[in-house]
Amino acid sequence: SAVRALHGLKHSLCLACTPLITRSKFRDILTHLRASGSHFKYCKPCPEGWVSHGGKCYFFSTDEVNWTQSRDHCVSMGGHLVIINSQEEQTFLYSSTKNKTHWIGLNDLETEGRWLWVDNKPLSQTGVQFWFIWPNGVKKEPDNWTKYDPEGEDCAALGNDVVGTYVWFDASCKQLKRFVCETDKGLVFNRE
Ligand SMILES: [Ca+2]
Ligand SMILES: [Ca+2]
Repeated sequence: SAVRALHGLKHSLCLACTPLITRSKFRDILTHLRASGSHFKYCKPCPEGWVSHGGKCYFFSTDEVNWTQSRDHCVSMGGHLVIINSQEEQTFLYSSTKNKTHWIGLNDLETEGRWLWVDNKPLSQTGVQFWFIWPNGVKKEPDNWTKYDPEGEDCAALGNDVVGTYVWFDASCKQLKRFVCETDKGLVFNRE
């Protein structure tokens, strides 16, 4: 019955997070499956300090570091700087960060103007972009501005010190900002 249903769902992304089974019931079933030596997958809630959203976990830092440090920090925690794939995800990030600028996993460090996500996929293949357009409608981000950093701006962030995080800016990678990490791998575990 319930155990069979669980077997049937073993390839689903986030079994333990379905509202169909209570946590205590799930624990009982898990114990039963372990005892029977079954091979199955189950999901774990997000690690402490991470926020669950859309089947993924997000980490919002409170400390401010440069872009490279933020990238490495996310990797050291088992994730990556956030990769934004949809308007829905962008809206979630905005509602979680509001007016505080945060690094995201997008850069043009390798080739100026060629924006890549931290998984090496080009931004042009993502489908959505949220670069800020200045009110005059002419000046747009990314602008690789060189006034404060002669090397220009090769790292992308949600918002800046003035504008909210509903839009992206390119910024000097040396700037110190909060950052957002993401992980989907953390959710699904292979249980022997
Ligand atoms: Ca640039
Ligand atoms: Ca800029």
